[in-house]
Amino acid sequence: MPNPIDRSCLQQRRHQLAELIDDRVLLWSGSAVPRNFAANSFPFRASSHFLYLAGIPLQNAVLGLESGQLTLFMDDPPPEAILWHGPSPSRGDVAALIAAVTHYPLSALPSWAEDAATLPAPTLATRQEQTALLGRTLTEMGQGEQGVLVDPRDRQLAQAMVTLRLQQDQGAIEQLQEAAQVTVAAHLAGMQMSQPQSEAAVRAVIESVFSAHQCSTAYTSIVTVQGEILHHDRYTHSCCPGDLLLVDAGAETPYGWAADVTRTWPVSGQFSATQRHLYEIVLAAHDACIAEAAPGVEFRNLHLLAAHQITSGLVEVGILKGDPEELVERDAHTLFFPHGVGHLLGLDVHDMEDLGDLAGYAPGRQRCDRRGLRYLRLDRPLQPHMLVTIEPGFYQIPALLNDPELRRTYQDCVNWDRLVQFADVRGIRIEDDVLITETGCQILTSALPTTVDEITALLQD
Ligand SMILES: [Mn+2]
Repeated sequence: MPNPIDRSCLQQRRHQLAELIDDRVLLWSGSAVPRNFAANSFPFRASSHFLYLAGIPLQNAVLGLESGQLTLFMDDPPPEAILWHGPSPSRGDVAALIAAVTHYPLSALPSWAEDAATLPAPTLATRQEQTALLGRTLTEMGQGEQGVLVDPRDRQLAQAMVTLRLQQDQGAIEQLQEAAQVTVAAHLAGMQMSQPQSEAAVRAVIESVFSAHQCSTAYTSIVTVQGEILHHDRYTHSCCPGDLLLVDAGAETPYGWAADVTRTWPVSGQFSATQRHLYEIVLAAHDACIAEAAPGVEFRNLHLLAAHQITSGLVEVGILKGDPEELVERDAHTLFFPHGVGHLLGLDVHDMEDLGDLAGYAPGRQRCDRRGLRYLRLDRPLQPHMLVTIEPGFYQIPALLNDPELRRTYQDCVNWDRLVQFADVRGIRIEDDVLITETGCQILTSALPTTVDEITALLQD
């Protein structure tokens, strides 16, 4: 079991938060969501903002923060709980563990709630509790998928949390390294299976490594021979010689910190010539972005660099036609690389996306409608201790390639006859977790090979 984040680090976060906000803060951990009846719940995941300041996943707990001092609101377990769950620590024990200065039962919350700022918990039931206690609406629908915070106090708290969580502190980095190491071990185990029979069997091996390290999945694993389905979440296919297997799977530590890694490898152990050509193009984009990643560099420019690399590569192999620069300007690459090159990573796999684009987009910036930028999840200059993913890809997505309007728009850009020769490539993505340092960057997942030769050697082992 990895160690939790130490208390001095947590106390430092609380003091930093106090410097950024004027109001009291209440943060709810949330409660387990029933699968069918109350005693049979989905695995509990505490709210990330709560985890950031408490360090451990408590259920049905609320943190009160004032001037950097922590108050814990939580009820002692009911007497019958010991029968089902064994002995559990008292509220006082928990308070000592997380360095709370005072602690009260949940019934004391109303007297504390006046004028407090909060952030909406992920689950509806907890959001309703928050709304009832604070006596106000938390969010209203905005343009994006996420609600917009209504209250200026909450908006200030959200901004403060973004300021803190954008740059990972030492306690966070240790957790993130742990998540990265477990994830690398899991992918290696998947690659080294002799004769992978099915997507389900490979998934089982990968996730068993997470479990053995007391980690869970940071998101639903993708283990598929249909790599062109970007968020494929079923595992029903056999793995056949000739298939490329795309695995996007990341561990989450017991304290909530995530990794997010993708590798693509040939089931047979050998890339075909066409698979190899396209793999090398995606890898060149991946390597070029990581070589450039450093403080001050605009993440949007890394995305455009990946677009240029992929476009030049596709022109070279004869799939795209024309001047790469012009093709990128026309967003022609989005036929094959439709998503952004990466995102923030931390407690959440897309870190702080519960706050919409507040974390991902620098103040004053907004999502752009342009095809080539609309799925860009991060548009900020990189800063030391920011953790980002770099994940270029190439896909043949029928819904894009057969779309009549897109075919008209890009008729002159694509050599459709040449493309047919690459039919054995459905999807390739290569994704690593990259920590920005004072001078450049460090790949937390570098122990997992990316080159054709290294991967082929691993598969032959
Ligand atoms: Mn990712």
